[in-house]
Amino acid sequence: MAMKLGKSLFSILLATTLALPGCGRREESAKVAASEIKMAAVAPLTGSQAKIGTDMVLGTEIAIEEWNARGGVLGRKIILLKGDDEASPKQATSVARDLVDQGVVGVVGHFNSGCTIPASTIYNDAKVICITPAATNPLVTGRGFRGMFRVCGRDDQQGNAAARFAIDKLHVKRVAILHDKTTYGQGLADEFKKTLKANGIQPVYYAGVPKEETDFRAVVTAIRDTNPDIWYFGGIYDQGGPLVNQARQVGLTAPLMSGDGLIDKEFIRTTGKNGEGAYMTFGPDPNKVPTARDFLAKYRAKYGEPGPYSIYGYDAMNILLTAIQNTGTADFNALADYMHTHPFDTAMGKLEFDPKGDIKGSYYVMWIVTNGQFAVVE
Ligand code: ABU
Repeated sequence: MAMKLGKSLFSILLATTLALPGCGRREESAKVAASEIKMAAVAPLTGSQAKIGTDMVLGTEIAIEEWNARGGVLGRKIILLKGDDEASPKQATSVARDLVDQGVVGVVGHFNSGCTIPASTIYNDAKVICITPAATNPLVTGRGFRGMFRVCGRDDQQGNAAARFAIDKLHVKRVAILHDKTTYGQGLADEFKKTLKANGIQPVYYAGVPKEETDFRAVVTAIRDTNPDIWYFGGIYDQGGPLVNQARQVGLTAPLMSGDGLIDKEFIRTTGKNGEGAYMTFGPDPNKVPTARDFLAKYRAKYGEPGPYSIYGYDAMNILLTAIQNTGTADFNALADYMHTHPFDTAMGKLEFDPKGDIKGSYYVMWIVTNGQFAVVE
């Protein structure tokens, strides 16, 4: 059973909660006293980032269906509450408060760093474990929250990987940088710039555009006029698509480079030929990871092609449920301790958390759009 949590459905959830004995307060319900245990998955489920967010949440749903088919966790049925943060930090904190009030034990989310950071303060205060499949800004795990984890990498790693590729493989000298002024987009662009500068390359252009902007003609014209070898965008595909299309319209033909925010099929669908040759950093190709096969087959049979973060959502939910099962408790400290000290076998491979809650090791590789597909640059 999956329940969607959002502004419009809050009243339904509230009614459900009040109808469940012992679930009126988090202190009572989260201790697994009832026959059910509540987990949450939160991402943008509406708006321009709904595709990537929904695909991530569908991955968590598959994990929960598998656990429930095996009898649940600690013998209790797992209920999934889905939260829609609309990619808005304000809405993210509102959803986080609602979820805490609902007595969730753990949250898989959010997608955006700008949402995960404020929401996780609420989870941390309420002693709810939070594990993000996708939020990559270093501050997500950089504030000393013992119950904050992520199963993806960080923007200091992917910004550096992108810059190293640009320097070592593309031998760039002239680089323009644009970002969307968000925690993620600007943070990533700055990490990219940091490695360039450390290697003697001063960007020929650096600017931000608001995340809501749709008319990029002035900035792409200005970037074109700097005659860059490549141009970098720190942002998400919902802007990246129109940005590339408008760049081509003004004759900006240099390759685009970006991060994981662009690696969604929506980018290819909206850009067509214009998107060909665009580079982006992301994790390894799940299709090449043997342990990912079962998940990918199940997801495709049920929902079609997975999104980039579907498998990370699946892994994050499995980690949380494994920790609950193996500790025999939903206690925050016990779960956090377990997660910090035990390896996990996930669909993307064996994983361990460092003391901050980040995965050990950095795994970014460069992808490229070629023939209408994302492919790892060999
Ligand atoms: N890392 C992809 C975009 C999500 C974020 O970190 O804001």
